[in-house]
Amino acid sequence: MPRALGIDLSTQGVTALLVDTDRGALLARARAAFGPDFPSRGHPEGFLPGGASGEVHADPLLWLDGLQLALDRLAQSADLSQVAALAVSGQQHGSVYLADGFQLALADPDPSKSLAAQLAPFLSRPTSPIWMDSSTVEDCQAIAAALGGHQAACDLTGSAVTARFTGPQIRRFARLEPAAWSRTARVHLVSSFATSVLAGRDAPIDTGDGAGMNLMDLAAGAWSPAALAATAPDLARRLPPVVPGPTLVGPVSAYLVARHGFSPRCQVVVGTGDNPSSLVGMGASRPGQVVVSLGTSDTLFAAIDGARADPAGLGHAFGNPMGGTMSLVCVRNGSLARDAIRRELGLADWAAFAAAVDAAPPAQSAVLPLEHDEITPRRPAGRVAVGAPVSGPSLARAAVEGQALSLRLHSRWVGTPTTRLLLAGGASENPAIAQVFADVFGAPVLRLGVSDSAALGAALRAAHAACGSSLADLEAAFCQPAPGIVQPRSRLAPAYAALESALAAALR
Ligand code: ADP
Ligand code: XUL
Repeated sequence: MPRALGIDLSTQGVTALLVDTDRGALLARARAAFGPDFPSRGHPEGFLPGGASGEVHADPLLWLDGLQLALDRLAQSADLSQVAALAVSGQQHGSVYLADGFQLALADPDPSKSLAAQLAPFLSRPTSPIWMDSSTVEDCQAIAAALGGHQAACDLTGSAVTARFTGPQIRRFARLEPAAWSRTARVHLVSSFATSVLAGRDAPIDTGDGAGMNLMDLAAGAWSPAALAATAPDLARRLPPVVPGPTLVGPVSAYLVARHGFSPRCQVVVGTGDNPSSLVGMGASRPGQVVVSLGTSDTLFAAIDGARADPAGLGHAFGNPMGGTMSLVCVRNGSLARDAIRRELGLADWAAFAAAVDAAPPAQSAVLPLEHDEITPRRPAGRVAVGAPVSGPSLARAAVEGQALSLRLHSRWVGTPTTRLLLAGGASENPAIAQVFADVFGAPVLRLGVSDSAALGAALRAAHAACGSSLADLEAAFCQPAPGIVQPRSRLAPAYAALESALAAALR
């Protein structure tokens, strides 16, 4: 009976999801949250607050502690010796820097000690820049110039040179800390780092997550020598190989067997980024479906034919873990901005927030709530407001409408008609937010029975690559819409079109 485990190491925590692929059943779920579960570690929202010059870093050792806590919790409700295969989904772009000797620490850890304690001596950079980091403006300019401009970089790598992407992050580190860079033997992404630890060996990077580095030739699915040369000295030997999504890494580590009760036969499949993983988990890895994920970041993605580039240089093309390409639009001010407004309005919980959204009349005004510098559109922190003036609790509706309108505006380049919208992520469970997205996109909104789409995608990828389960069977079993399709109110379409135009003009 194939049991597949998906592990999502995202911004705010680790979610582990165990599925039975024969019965199409969800067997167990466990979660560890970096803020609430580790209050003394200083990551209330999953990262170190107060970084200077746009720096946003997190402690990779906390990721390992979160991973182990999630596995310990999962073991309380499931027999992990029955897991046939596992795969990781990771927040994208974040990077971990390891010194020589890390391979041995991976291969032979002591089961009586934590993974974090044993990997700590091999970090050549104590903290990891994550996707919220915007400290690399100078490095982006230098890389783009070396590659012949942003358009040329986009044609090669699928994205203009982008501040949060791993290549510019590596360049800044090598430039500012050359001694630590020379001690660095390996740069991993979050997904390949966690995969390496679980497999007890240095794992490759897949083309879905690899494309979020500005280092990969997207068409070739291989590192680009030109991009590597534009980024940092001797980078090629510091990167793991890049491989297609359905690649086996090997069996789980002896540590996972001894400490967490896995079978030595359990196979580890190459990891990928949370958005590519969610594409699979939403049953959207073939073209024709549009997914909006409302997590820490809000993202819109779709499988596409060929590599289309965003002429504005804001959107991205990544490898699709099931083959081909996917588009991605990523908004930084997602759930945390909604949460800031909820607190500002004194609304006790998400139900109160939903009630405030429902109580206000629709399509009157739109507010883009940029609590932090935004990446799509590229803009400093601050609020952008269009339409009727907003006061009091109606800000909740105006802010969600502003977020939905901006996402629609900035995803028009993708070109996939939105005949229905698949909604994922923590905020997708909020009925008022789901209604706003249906109204603004003018499309029915569907949610799936399993809400952790990134972790589910990882489990499905593991079953597909390691147990021979067919994608069609897995999608039929796990990616069915939940009851309660949210229908758009078409009478609002003209008012939302006017607000979108006003927002586009205000952002120009
Ligand atoms: P990530 O994978 O980026 O860690 P998730 O997709 O798990 O994020 O979503 C977590 C976010 O969703 C949190 O910031 C949380 O506050 C928010 N969230 C959870 N439930 C709701 C809800 N009912 N309404 C709005 N936001 C919610
Ligand atoms: C995508 C992006 C975020 C992270 C965190 O480009 O930066 O969506 O993957 O979820």
